[in-house]
Amino acid sequence: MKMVKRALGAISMTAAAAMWSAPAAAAWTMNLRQGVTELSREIYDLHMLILWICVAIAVAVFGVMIYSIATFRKSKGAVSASFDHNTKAEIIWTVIPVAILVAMAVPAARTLVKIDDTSGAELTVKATGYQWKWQYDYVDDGVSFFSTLSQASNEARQLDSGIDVNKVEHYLLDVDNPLVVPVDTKVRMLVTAADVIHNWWVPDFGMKKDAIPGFINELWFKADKVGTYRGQCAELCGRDHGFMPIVVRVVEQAEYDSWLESQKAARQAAAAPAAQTAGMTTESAAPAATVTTTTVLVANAE
Ligand SMILES: [Cu+2]
Repeated sequence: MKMVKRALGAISMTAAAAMWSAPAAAAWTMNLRQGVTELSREIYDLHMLILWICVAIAVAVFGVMIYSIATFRKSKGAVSASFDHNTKAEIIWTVIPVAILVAMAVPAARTLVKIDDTSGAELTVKATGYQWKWQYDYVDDGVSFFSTLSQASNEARQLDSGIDVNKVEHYLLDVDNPLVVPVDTKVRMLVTAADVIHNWWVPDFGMKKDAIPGFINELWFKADKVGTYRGQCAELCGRDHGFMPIVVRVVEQAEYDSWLESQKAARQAAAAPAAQTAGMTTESAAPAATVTTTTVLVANAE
């Protein structure tokens, strides 16, 4: 019994540590984040609008209810009415909710239409989900690479590593090759998968789309603040679902241009016959090592 208790304790502690590490706890806030795109702010405003409408409805409904219960109670001599039909009351309690729903649907539909409008995109990137990594293809520039869990997180997550995950920066939220995009640019993402269903989700962009094998979903974002934004696969996709984070670096246009050039140069160098090893990315040695690790993990899982 003692052994079972100890084992259960260890399992729950490991699970709690994995799900609720200190950095995650520190970043935990009550409300939705406003994000760094026009869409994410619009979604936030919608969320606040609907929240306050709900608060007003709750106050009105519970107010009337509490008042009625207190005022018309039996001990005060209240006698129940005997009618069973009231057309006027029924019209009122139908018309008011319909009006509220329409009032909420108008701004919500406007934002939904905007979310689906990928026209006028200045950059298109295809994101392909794999168990358990992402591949990014800059479709107009011929740049393509894999983005896998960072070496530090990958080492720390191993059960026998002995590494304190709280001391690993951006634990499980860091990758070797982040997606790089220019600031103030409308980026269209084509989201798909090559094995099972994944989901490309970056909360600061307010965007989240299923990556389904055989389908291409679209989303767009236009970040107006330079920075590094982190997300995760948001569709339970197998054993290592929690180990395929998404990192997007939003940089100034000039920095993006030079990054793109370096990627193209690396790609040309990799195209030399000696470097044509299967599974190699356009990046140099470090990613290749990570790809090997992932391949081993996949082999173990089978
Ligand atoms: Cu996934």
